[in-house]
Amino acid sequence: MIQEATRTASQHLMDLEDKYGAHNYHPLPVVLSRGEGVYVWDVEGRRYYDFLSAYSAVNQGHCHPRIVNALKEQAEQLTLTSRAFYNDQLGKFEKFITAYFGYDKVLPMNTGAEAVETAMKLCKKWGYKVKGIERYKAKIIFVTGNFHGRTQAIISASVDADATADYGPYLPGIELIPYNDIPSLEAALKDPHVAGFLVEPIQGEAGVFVPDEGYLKKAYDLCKAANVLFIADEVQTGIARTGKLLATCGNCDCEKICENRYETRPDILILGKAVSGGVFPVSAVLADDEIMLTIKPGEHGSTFGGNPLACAVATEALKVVLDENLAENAAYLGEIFRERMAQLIAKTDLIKLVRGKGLLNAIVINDSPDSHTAWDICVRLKENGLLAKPTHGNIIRFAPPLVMTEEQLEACCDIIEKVILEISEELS
Ligand code: IF1
Repeated sequence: MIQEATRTASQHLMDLEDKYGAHNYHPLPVVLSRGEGVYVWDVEGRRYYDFLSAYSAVNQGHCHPRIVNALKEQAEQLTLTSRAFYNDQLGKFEKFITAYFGYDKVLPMNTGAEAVETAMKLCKKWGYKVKGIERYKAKIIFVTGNFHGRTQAIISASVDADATADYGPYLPGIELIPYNDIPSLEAALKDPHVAGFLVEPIQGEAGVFVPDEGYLKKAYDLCKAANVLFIADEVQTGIARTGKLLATCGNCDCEKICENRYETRPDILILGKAVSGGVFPVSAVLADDEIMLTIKPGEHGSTFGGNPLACAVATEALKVVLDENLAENAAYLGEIFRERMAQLIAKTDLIKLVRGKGLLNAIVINDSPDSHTAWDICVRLKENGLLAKPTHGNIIRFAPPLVMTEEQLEACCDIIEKVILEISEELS
């Protein structure tokens, strides 16, 4: 009887989405109504470990009290002015975030896709105004397997059929080369019309592809030599996710980010998601004056970009990352996670490999990308109190909030192990 009522409550809410919402997603059948730290609860009160973190937006954990407080306090003062007027939060935030990441200037936007769009426009402006590329001949190099968002310009660089089919005509001026392939980049950079190279330091949507050691540095050096902007999309990899404040950071041990900490210092750095700890949509594009000041008043912007609420929330969210040593924790727990998965791989043929950095990891299932094995595993994980989402048919991404403790991580690995061994048994 209780079970029947339970099924009905969630089912009703899923039915509403199905009936009144566009069908542009295929969620796991769980309806969430509350979150705290590494946990979320469904409408029936069942608790789950969140192993997606809203695609790495909730790095600081769900409803972090300091971030929520910043939101509440600012919401009672002033929420939006537009950029037609100054507001008392924006300048302070801009000073804070540029010092935090070591750039001259920031351009605040709201979503990741908008920040990528901004970076593309900025890159072209620089190409014409500074590099001197012939008008409207500028090109930006992208890599296959990329994911940068859903706008028309961005999908023009995508090779994912689901993301692109029937959305043409596409934006010109985009050159695609294979990821993790230095000779291809070298060849593409010979074209004097190239203004920028835009890349994810680790490819998320593609299934957490970590490039070869030294790839980013080599790519960066080649871009420098060709007078081409190296543009890093750290929307997903940034803000401590991969065990460093940025995935493009070098490996020294200093506490704060600074110029010599970068393995490669992107000419344009694109951030989103966890900049706000998932509390509010905030994205940001960072660059030095030579690049940023090519955009003049009236040439780019957004009603909500740089709003006081976003500024207050993002400032607090970024402080939490340092105060709670989230990069260090992600690096430490990531080692444990991959070690536990390696032990599991030794016990079953169902998983082929584990890869990732920090707490951005994926396991690859020994089945075709067209199979539903990864989906079936995620449904079973959910039934065992852990939420993760497949990417393609045979890859599962694991990205818990970075505030997780070692004990919690071990408990999660136990759940994953139990489910994988169960399913492995059933399939054999
Ligand atoms: C969806 C994936 C993650 C991103 C990078 C920009 C954006 C994203 C590197 C755009 C967004 C999301 C969006 C989400 C699925 C998702 C995703 F599976 F597609 F790859 F995170 F893993 N650059 N990533 O990863 O940011 O405009 O969404 O704020 O459902 O589209 P946005």
